[in-house]
Amino acid sequence: MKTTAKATAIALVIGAMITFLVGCGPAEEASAPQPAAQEQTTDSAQDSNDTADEPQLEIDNGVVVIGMYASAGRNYNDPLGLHVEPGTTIRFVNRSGMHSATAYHPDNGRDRRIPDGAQAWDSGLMSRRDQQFEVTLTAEGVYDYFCIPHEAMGHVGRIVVGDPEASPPAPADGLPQAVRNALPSVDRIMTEHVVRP
Ligand SMILES: [Cu+2]
Repeated sequence: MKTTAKATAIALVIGAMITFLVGCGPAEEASAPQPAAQEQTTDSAQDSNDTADEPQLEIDNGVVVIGMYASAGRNYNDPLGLHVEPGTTIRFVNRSGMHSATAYHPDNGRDRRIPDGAQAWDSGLMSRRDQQFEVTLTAEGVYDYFCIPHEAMGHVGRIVVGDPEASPPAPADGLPQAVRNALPSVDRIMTEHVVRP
């Protein structure tokens, strides 16, 4: 199917990007396809980047960073939606406020919204600034996760690992309205790779 072929192509591009970043590849890698999500090192100035039309993704030695924020009464993750290759490590970093990154899974008191057989994860409450939690996602499919104190307000996130059709999201009927409103569609994630809040 066309969508599957496209998804595979995109996955390959992202894979090439991550391989390139992990390998710290030399100049001969320069002909590699341009990644949709551009690397932004932690200490590079935001305003030095002119590709405003391309979503920015913070990657630290191959680890993809998701910031957790509390700002002006809003609690959110940036990025909110993400597409990565299987085996990618995600690092949740508490940038402000108090949050958790908790997989929708019976182990965490919720219906399962991560691939069957994937291990449930829960950062626990992170209250210190720059407190971190890492999880490596290997099973392909769609992972939905929530913030324990702010789920009812829609503080959630979605990560697609590889092919979303390997494990599509369960129907959202039972979720709070704010969560349903907040979760970006799989189609949007596959198109944009990095969905900002
Ligand atoms: Cu939160």
